Amino acid sequence: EQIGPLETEIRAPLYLRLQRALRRAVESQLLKPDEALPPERDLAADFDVSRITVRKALDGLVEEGLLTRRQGAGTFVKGVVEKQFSKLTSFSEDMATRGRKVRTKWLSKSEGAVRPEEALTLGLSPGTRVFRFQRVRYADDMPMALEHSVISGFGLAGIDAVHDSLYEALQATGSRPVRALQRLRAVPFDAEQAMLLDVEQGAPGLFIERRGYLEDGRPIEMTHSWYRGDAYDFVAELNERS
Ligand code: 16G
Repeated sequence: EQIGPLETEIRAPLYLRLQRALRRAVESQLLKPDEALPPERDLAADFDVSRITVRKALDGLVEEGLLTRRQGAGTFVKGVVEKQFSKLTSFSEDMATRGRKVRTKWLSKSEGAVRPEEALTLGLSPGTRVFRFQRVRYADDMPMALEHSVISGFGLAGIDAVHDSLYEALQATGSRPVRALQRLRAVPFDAEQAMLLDVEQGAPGLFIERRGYLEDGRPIEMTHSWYRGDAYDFVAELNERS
């Protein structure tokens, strides 16, 4: 099977048509995750376009987060992230180990008295102060997840202590969770979530609820995460007895 052909609508510039053909090849897994793309000069010859056109199409897909360039090795299809389901890691750490750059789009940050449902899950008494963070998490330029976190007030030095990593800020006050309970469920993204994550409305997502605890058993974190279903594989090692 071959990549292509280019669509023939006259109005779209050539590089955009090539970009679309390559995107389809990635989405249909004709080009597999981690597979190298043919060299630019071969693509140019195959599609009968200039190398500048190829370069522009590839640039666009790199920017979209579908492809990645590796120094001296060429352009590759970006693989899905395999996330250990049994390790207590942070998003920032998960991305750092894969050589991907973390970026945050803040939707809101606030501080206030705990709400009744938060008080119940975090086991806090009414009136206790908590911090709330809502953000879109990016790897390179690709939106990966939406996260809403509620943190017990004692865990952070202040609302601005969190830059990209919540766990790094918690670590600084000795309040990083050491244990967590997690629940996962499949959900279709609603219109707003789909817009934020740059997927189609109704696309499959993984909703994960995490409650994190300190060594002494006090709850410190409650996070609701919506991970893009097309960007993650959750993996775990299972033993017959544990
Ligand atoms: C992960 C956690 C989330 C935690 C965040 C901290 C899952 C499903 N969720 O996304 O509960 O708040 O990492 O990441 O793993 P950060 O330190 O980069 O802010």
